[in-house]
Amino acid sequence: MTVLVLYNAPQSTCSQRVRFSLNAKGLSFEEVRLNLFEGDQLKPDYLALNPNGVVPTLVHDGNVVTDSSVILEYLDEVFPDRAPMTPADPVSRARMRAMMRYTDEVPAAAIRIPSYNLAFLPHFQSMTEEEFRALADSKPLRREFLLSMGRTGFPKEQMDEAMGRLERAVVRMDGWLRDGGGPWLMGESLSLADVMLMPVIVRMDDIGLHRMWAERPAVAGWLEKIRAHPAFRPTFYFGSLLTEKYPHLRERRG
Ligand SMILES: N[C@@H](CCC(=O)N[C@@H](CS)C(=O)NCC(=O)O)C(=O)O
Repeated sequence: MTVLVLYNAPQSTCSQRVRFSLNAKGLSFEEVRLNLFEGDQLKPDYLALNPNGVVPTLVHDGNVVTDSSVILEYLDEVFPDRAPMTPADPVSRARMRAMMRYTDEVPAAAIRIPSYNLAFLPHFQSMTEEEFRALADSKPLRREFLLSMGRTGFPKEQMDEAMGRLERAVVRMDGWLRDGGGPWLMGESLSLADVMLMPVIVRMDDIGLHRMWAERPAVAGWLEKIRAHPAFRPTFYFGSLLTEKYPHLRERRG
């Protein structure tokens, strides 16, 4: 019997990608929830699985697979008969992978800035400078990210820059949807490119950035459609959205 264990966190956008894929494929899995603000991802046992000290990590029959994008491809390779999300021909695959890389490089990186400034910052504000620096130093992947945020948050220029990147990513997404004829990014079938982008768009909507696609019905329609997918609800169980954990953010949604 196949055993799948997912180390993840409810509100982590990278984790949400993998939960969606597992749910879409109807695979049962054990979910280990890490508290990222208690530092569970930096404990020796977890670092032995994922030396980057980030979630998600999938353990499949004892084999460790890290990085959400890699995990998505792995699951589609190992379980190709259950809700396949990779096109058959190499040219389409290449196009899908280019979308996945773009998503990680542009919107998935940019969304961290408003997420930290608007929601996560208070977790760090009660720390002393020494405690904060020690925490940053203990992060294998995110040391510089945390230091540039500091205990007062990312400065306005960095917030503006992130908003610009998010806005441009929405324009790019709109173009993909129109080029392929929709309703999914690659056309008629849901692909890994949709799963990669989904948590970023859901997060943008959650923190009141939905105005960025007010004039883009293809993007709004895509969001509605992915929310209606049977895998969506079990993926976004209560506590997965920031507005559920940080109610003050609801005011931003207007
Ligand atoms: N490229 C990695 C990035 C993973 C990542 O950044 N995870 C975040 C949550 S979305 C995390 O674990 N952060 C914990 C920390 O910064 O200490 C992936 O896609 O899996």
